Amino acid sequence: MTRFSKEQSPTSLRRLVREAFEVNGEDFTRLVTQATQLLCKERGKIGNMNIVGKLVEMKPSGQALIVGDLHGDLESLIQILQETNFLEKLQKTANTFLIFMGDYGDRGIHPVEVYYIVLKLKLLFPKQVVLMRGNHEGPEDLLPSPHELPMHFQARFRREETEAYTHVRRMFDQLYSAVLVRDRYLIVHGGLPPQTHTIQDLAYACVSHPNQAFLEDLLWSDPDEAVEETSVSPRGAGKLFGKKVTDRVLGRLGVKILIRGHEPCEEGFRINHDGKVLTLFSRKGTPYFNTYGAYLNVKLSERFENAEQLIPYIHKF
Ligand SMILES: [Mn+2]
Repeated sequence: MTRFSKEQSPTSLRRLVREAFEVNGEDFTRLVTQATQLLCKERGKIGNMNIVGKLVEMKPSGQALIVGDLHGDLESLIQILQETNFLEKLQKTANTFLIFMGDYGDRGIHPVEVYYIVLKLKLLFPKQVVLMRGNHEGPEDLLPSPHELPMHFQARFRREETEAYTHVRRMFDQLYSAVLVRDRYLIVHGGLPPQTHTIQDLAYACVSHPNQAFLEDLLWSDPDEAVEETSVSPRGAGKLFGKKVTDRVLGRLGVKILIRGHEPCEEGFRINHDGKVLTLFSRKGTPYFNTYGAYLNVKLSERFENAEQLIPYIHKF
């Protein structure tokens, strides 16, 4: 028997959203600090996950909801959680996972609310929620531009803005750079560092930064059809990487498909490199012009050789 009525339950989406709108700077900073401490402590076996540095290894079992860039789009986050009924699933089934591929803030007008909800979910379901790092959660020397987050914090928290922003920046360093689902998927925000040989290269990308480009490529790179190996990225950070890089790196890591976010797609998703790369973009609205957002809801045990086979599990909204 549950102690809470549906709406009062700490995991009710409606309640989370209300809290997200009501939270003050002090309480927001406290939540960020709690999440940072939790992320700092995560290592080794945690349920279905094995944490190595800033890489999450997952056994190919259970159900996973994989969400791409949100960029302050609270409405899309609510819609995704609502139509998948995922909060209830997280609560009922331990083998259910929610993976956010990063880029929570900037662009959209609700970064505080989006951060509040994803961080709260991490604290509520630590063994089931994975928070990845996007280029908008990058290290000090790789800040995106424009970076409106401090401005949004200022508008919302006034005098408590600096404190909240400082703590959020500290939390960025604790987010995950990569998720590897054995024999199946590599999940990153941006792209593949071409010199990747082992999962350690990705797991400790944060440590080797900025001497090696691992972290920069993971957060910033994009797949390209016209490039064979790599080329300069118009973003000014990361690279454009070709199919040869994708084949080689996925082969070395023993996985079939790269799942990533980072690029707006008209249909919410896009497939590149002969089905080896799936891009998901999970937000809508300005300043992007995609008609649909999309996310992936898939059984990790199922085996797919090609992203085309994932299309039935991609939900457009
Ligand atoms: Mn991005």
